[in-house]
Amino acid sequence: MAAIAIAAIVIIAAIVAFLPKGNNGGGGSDTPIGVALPVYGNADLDSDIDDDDLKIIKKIISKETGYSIATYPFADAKKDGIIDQRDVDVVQKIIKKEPTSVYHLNYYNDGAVNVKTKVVDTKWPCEDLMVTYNSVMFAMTSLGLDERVVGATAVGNTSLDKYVYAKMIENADPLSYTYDSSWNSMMDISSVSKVMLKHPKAHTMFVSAYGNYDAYNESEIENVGCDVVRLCESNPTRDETIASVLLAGFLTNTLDRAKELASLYSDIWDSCTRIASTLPIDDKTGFIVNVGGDSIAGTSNQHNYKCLLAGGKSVLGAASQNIGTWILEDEYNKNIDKILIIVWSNANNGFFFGNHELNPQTILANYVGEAGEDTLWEKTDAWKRDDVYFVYGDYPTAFDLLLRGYAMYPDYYGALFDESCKKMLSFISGGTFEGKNVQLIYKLSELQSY
Ligand SMILES: [Ca+2]
Ligand SMILES: [Ca+2]
Repeated sequence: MAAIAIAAIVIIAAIVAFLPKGNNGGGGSDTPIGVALPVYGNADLDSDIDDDDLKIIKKIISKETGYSIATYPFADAKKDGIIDQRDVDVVQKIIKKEPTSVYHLNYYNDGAVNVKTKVVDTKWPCEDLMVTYNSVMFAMTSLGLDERVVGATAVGNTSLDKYVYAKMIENADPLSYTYDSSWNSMMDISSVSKVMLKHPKAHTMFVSAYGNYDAYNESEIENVGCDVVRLCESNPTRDETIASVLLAGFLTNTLDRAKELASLYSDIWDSCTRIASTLPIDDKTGFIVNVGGDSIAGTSNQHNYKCLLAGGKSVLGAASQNIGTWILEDEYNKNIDKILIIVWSNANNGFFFGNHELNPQTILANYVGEAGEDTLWEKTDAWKRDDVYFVYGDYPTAFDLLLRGYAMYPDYYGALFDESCKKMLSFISGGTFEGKNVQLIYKLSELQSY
């Protein structure tokens, strides 16, 4: 039991260390931005840019007491270190919806829970868009932008995506990518240029914040005149996700819709974490084994961390399906209440599915069938008890938390799951998953019965 106790302490320490960073993305920004629109010109750091921001900028220029760039760093719309008429001009253009360049925060994530920010500039408003990664696509389709997406990595390489993003895929041309030896995805620049030639207004690519995985060759993309906007949409951080939704809405001139969506994300996140904090300790799932983590007791992996945030007591991650014999040791085995297997079907990981179809058969083949030779999952008590859940992964973070929470504690999360799924799916063009032979959570026995 000693190992379990140590793991629990490490997790508590990780959560305590994580919380205070929630408002500033772990460093890099000039000031804690909370869940505000992270755009320079948004002087008062609320969720839009309007006359209130202009008033602040003008007060700084006229040196009113209490008003300075130090107090209002986001007043510097031109991002040149001083507040003057040029900042007023930029904000006036934004308010009048005239084209201009805006400075904003891009998000960079290490594949785990660490998020950094960097100030970049982007042409505003964005018209035709390119996207990578299915959770970014989810944000775009939720904002009602399907028809403006003219290039996407998932085209021709999707599974569930092709149902959720049918309209987007129909409109968009494929963006190709390859991997380097460290699994960094490198966008094929010729495919990007091809889309830009065909759609001259397509000079913005929205990518996920996975700096190491998604569009790693950012400078090459920028060299062909394409702005790269990084959104922190599926990492286990609330504020950065909400700020990213607002940023996407602002840059595409659909901010009102973004505010609505951001509010829904906040509600789901808050409700999930409230449920997690009130779970009786005896009811907490003692040990979750999450395939997809990259280390043993890998609490920093985003998928594992989402399990913890949803109320899990402890997490073991295991790279791919490769686990060691230790999993069968009494100490571990008896403490595994549930095995959550995170099923990806996104643009980056879609290649796991050879035939690009996400359905019960391919999930089983990819996560169970072939794994049997290499792993000992099937010998664990949890597996024998059928306490194994396949959870669709890589939705935006609030929804991901909900899916994990529901898989672990259906009794507690049931009502919220039903209600939130309905609301969230109503944001997706094309409606629901009904009749598509795909759902969000499968139990092992359910998969095997197909
Ligand atoms: Ca404002
Ligand atoms: Ca300035």
